[in-house]
Amino acid sequence: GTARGLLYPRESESREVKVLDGLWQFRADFSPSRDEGFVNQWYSQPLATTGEVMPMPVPSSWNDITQNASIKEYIGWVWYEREAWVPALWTGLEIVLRFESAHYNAIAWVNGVEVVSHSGGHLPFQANITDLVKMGAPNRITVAINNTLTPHTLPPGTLTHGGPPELPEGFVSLNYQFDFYNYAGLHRPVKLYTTPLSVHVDDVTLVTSLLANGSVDLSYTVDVFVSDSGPVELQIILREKEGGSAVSASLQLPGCQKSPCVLTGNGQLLVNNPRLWWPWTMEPNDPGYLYQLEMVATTSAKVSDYYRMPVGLRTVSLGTPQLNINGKPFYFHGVDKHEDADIRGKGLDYPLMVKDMNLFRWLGVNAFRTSHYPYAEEFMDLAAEYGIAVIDESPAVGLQGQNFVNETLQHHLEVMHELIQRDKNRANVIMWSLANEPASNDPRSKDYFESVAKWTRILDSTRPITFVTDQHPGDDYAAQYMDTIGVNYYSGWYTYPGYPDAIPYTLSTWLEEWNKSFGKPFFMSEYGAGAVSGMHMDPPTLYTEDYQSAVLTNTWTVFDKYRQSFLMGELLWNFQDFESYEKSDRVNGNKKGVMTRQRQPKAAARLLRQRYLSLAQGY
Ligand code: GCB
Repeated sequence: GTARGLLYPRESESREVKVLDGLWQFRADFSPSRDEGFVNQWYSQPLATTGEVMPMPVPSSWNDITQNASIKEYIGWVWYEREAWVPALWTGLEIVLRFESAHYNAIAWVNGVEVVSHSGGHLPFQANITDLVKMGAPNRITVAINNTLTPHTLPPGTLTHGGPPELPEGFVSLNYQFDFYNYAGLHRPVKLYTTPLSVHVDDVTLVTSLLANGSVDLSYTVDVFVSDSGPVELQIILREKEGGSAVSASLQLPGCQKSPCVLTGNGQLLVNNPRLWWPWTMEPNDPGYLYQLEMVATTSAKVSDYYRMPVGLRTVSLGTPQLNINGKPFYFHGVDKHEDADIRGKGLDYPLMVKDMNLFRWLGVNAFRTSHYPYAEEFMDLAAEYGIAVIDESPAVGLQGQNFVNETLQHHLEVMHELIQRDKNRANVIMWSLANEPASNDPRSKDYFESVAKWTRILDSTRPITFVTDQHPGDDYAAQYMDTIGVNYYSGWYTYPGYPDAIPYTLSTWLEEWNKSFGKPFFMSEYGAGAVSGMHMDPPTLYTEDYQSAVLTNTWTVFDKYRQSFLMGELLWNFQDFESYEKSDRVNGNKKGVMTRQRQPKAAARLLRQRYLSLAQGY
């Protein structure tokens, strides 16, 4: 079922959050059909009693933790388990089990009872487990996760059975049309959190409008869950960072017709002299300003739920050629990224997260794209504070002709719903990216993307929508449904490798043709070249730092030509080196980062920094 509210768990007077990070028990099911865990009901008793277990850190991908190649490359169901104490103090509260993400299909049990299942590797899901937990006692949480990609998952993939005779019987491999490694596991925190039993703030939708006199009209829609029938008082307070109240409202919501129910309150807050949210390049002295929105829902029995969240006030609209933020042009100069690091794979890691943010600042990055899936909420929120804008991308990467079928489409619509549900209130999200490099030259992509675009506009009409294409200009069926598009083109790498001098002509031609066929401003969503850190050669050759530098500097002359006419922004592929599938054109991973996988700079990083800092001066 579609999630209703997906509000990020936050502590307050009425809410407690217990993070279940740490070491879990783990086993991969190596039975030939991969279903022994279900046949023998591994969830119905402690995992250690049904076979061997090993410790597995959460959050982390499981792939790079062991020394066992057959685990690294394992495809099928893996099992996680741990006990979690539910304190007796929680008696009388609603208790929710929340997974910030599990890649890809997941089923969770509490004390042997299934509580939730979810399909999709990058978005949160949760279950109300109040009636199942033992109070003042340890509770067993079991999670089965399957990393198999199918033609109907996002991203899609296919299994190939068999291989050369030397390979073991029953060998399967996973094939997919993207190059980043299909890491799997509990990539983000698992949490228990509480709310009052009779009432909780379930969801909120905020829309900023900038009035002619400079004030802000912040419209809100708040959903409140109530389990008794009496009326509910809803208070909404917008607080300044320093704690003072900027503006507030109080609403009486009539009780439920039939309890439990969800009551909705809406209205507007008028904010005079607002401190707007700005990208740091537009407002270096006050970037990323976030208010705190406080919501208090109180029942007639005087039970209150408190929920507070950071909120930025800003508008985004299409301009020519740049996007307008708060009515002023914003040229984004940023990076594409991956959630990726040594050992932990795609596991959320606080040191890495803050390091990446500081590197963004060092490089002069004012935007990034969540290539090629939604990133952790913690990362999104930190970026907001740093005044860094986000192009928020769905996990639809590498769709081929055979994927443009109804089953994939339905899942895509569901994923867009979950993504927008999660990120709709984030001020730094300036666009939704529906897909990366689909086979949009295939006529089957036409109706498919018409549907996804239409649905996304229904879900959120306040942000432009885009997708990213590597098709020939004039050969694309999906672009017509987008407000803007991102263009990927690797001049000097996939096109004319070894000839960086060809870039000014080749790339210009490509972009000008796209300008002609699309007819609206668009952005460069990928360009770049691979470089193995420490490798040098002059004249430059592929995979040397010198070659990467040459490709970048030649590309920038082209961008500078079009910045005032049709180029909305530029994103470099990639911020950092990352793990890829094994293929002969990858050198221990994808090496197009300007930073290494360990976040140390290659020569090109300093050039990029020079460019971005000087572009930032232009504001
Ligand atoms: C692309 C893809 C990206 C790859 C990159 C490359 O066009 O969008 O996922 O990693 O090229 O390096 O080949």
